[in-house]
Amino acid sequence: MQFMLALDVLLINKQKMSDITIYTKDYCPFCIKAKSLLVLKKVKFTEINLHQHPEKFEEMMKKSNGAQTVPQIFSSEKYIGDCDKLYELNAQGKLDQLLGI
Ligand SMILES: N[C@@H](CCC(=O)N[C@@H](CS)C(=O)NCC(=O)O)C(=O)O
Repeated sequence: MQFMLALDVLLINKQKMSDITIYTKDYCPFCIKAKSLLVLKKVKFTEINLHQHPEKFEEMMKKSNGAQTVPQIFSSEKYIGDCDKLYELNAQGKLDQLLGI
């Protein structure tokens, strides 16, 4: 029981440590794919949906060196990349460190 409690605390802390932002749009399969990986990794993330917040498009473009497609993913304001990049980094075993987990 205590072990389970300790595990819960660890998981909660783990979630708090990451500060991930993902820019998305509705009806975007790449966005769903990217978010699925983040959910699988149990990281908390902030989603900015450009259909709901079109004014955030400029911000996304500036932060990602001009990228115009979604998703675009950031960890503590550090640019990670798009969905393909997220999966590429994961396959290389480099993603967890970038996500701060
Ligand atoms: N290779 C990109 C593909 C992303 C992509 O094609 N996203 C589509 C939406 S699913 C997009 O942004 N299209 C342009 C637009 O909606 O303005 C990735 O891995 O994220």
